[in-house]
Amino acid sequence: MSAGGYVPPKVWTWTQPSGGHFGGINRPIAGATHEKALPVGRHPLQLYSLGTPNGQKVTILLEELLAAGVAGAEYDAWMISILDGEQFSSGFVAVNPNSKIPALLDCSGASPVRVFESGAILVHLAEKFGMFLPTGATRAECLSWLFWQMSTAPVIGGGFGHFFHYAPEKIRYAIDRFAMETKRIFDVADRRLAETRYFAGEEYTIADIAIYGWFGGFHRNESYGGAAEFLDFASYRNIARWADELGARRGVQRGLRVNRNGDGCVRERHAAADIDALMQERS
Ligand SMILES: N[C@@H](CCC(=O)N[C@@H](CS)C(=O)NCC(=O)O)C(=O)O
Repeated sequence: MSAGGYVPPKVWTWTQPSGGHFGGINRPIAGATHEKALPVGRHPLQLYSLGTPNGQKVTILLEELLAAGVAGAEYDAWMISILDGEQFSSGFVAVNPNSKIPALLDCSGASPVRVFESGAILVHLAEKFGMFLPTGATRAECLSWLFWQMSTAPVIGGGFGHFFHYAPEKIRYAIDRFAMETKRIFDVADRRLAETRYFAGEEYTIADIAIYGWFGGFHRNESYGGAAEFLDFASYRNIARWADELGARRGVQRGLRVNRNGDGCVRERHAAADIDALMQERS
């Protein structure tokens, strides 16, 4: 008998929803649950997403590209409500067979190109427009930190965030285990930022954008109800210096407002004016 009273059977079967936020939505099988096409707007880039840390990475990059004058980065951002299971529509699954936001349809060429996985979307856009992905040795450093971030998200989100915030019961072993790993990840970043201004070196890159998607939420104390205090996030002084700098960027501020409900945010974005209006309200 385990401490929690659960004895795993020889072969696991899906007998009941696990409870909590996602318990009733997620299933152990892939594929669509219902037929529904995705909407398509007029811009070359169609983004199907939500303003979560993984979704914000892409809208921040798109807003940074637009702020830098890259007109080809104009995009329509459609909200996919993951709590309503919209990631399992036939249209979404056709763009991302893994049923997770964000997903991108690049319609700028002869036939649409689908891109899923936030890291792949960042590389696709950075390469396409020749910005925020350096060349030479810095490119290797940028890709290393980008893939590092992709490897840490399931630990911070799927592990720590899930058991600290979403799980219907507080399991000490799980919270201790993932709090320790998450703090170790913060320390890796903090030590790197003691050496360099940005993750890849002296240049702002998609690695910073990807990492800010996750760390920015802790810095603004928006992550997992009190998690920043629980993990003493403010003690990572080099991350704080870097997050202050990124948080002051216009592209970052604009990107954070997309595909979110609530004050100062837009559920959908179809034109720069959608966000301009919000920025004026705040200035
Ligand atoms: N590795 C993926 C992870 C994407 C991901 O986990 N997305 C979450 C929201 S942040 C999601 O769509 N969850 C819905 C679900 O699990 O059903 C990426 O970086 O794109």
